[in-house]
Amino acid sequence: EERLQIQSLQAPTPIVASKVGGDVVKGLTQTPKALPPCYFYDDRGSELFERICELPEYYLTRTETAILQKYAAEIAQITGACELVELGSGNSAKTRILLDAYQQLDSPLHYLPIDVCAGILESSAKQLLQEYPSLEVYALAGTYESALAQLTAKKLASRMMCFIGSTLGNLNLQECDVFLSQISTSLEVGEYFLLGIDLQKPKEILEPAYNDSQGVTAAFNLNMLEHLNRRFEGNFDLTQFAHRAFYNETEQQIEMHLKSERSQTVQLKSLNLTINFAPGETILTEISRKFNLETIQKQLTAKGLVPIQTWTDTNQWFGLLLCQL
Ligand code: AVJ
Repeated sequence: EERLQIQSLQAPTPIVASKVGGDVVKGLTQTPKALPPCYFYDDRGSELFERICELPEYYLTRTETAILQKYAAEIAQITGACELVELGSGNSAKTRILLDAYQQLDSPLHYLPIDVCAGILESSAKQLLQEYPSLEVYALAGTYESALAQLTAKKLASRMMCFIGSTLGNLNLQECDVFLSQISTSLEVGEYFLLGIDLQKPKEILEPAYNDSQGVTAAFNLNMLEHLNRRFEGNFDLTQFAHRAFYNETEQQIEMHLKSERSQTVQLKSLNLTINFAPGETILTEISRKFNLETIQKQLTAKGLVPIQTWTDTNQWFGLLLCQL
């Protein structure tokens, strides 16, 4: 298929084998233990995340989708025809709303999805090509850092960088600062950045979104261990860890942990790693920060990413910001 190119940025050669999984070694040997949230997204994890997006308690996707549906035409109107770059594209469900709006502008549709999960990139790109006859897709499988470094060479038109779904919330303050600098340097003056963020709200609404009654979020959290077992010849026993998610009011973030149910030892053979767990010890698998609009607007402005329009829903639960460099 000429309209589809997929480039994998995961280095396949054994020369870098020592580097692959370095983040896992670092996270599991530090105190308290932590793992990077990108390890949620193997094929099964991406599938579980899609199920999370449809849960009644998980208001985020529904709310952001409604905002996009209401304002996509206005966004396309403001930016004019452009190439859409998307970080963490997943199944590209919400992107379709933007593609529909840009299709109305009657110019070529260029889409550069970036995701750590190569499987979902390929299946969703193929689906999109069938639905949009004039679309061209150039997909990058890899982390944001590796992909952002590759981007400049591939440009066909003026860009809008999309980072929706509140994935920014996975980054702590310092990581967020570095990331926004990288976004800023990867854009040219006049180009756009579209950011979707989950806003601060009572914990009575937040906590159920990460503790759903069907246990999908628990399965999603535990699947990270299954992914590590497969990827690094590990022997995590999934029955001996439990899902924990709660709102940390001081940090204004949801924290997801995996709690060791007893004293146990786990090995990750291909990383040459043996880890001991005390009973009740936890691994932090994700933070999901909740934002204040004025604060993030200031942070963006400080990076030269000037918010030119901000949209929310009537509850002010979710924010969508269009910024221009
Ligand atoms: C994809 C990072 C936005 O933080 O809400 C969903 C991931 N974790 N349920 C979020 C997630 C647990 C999600 N983000």
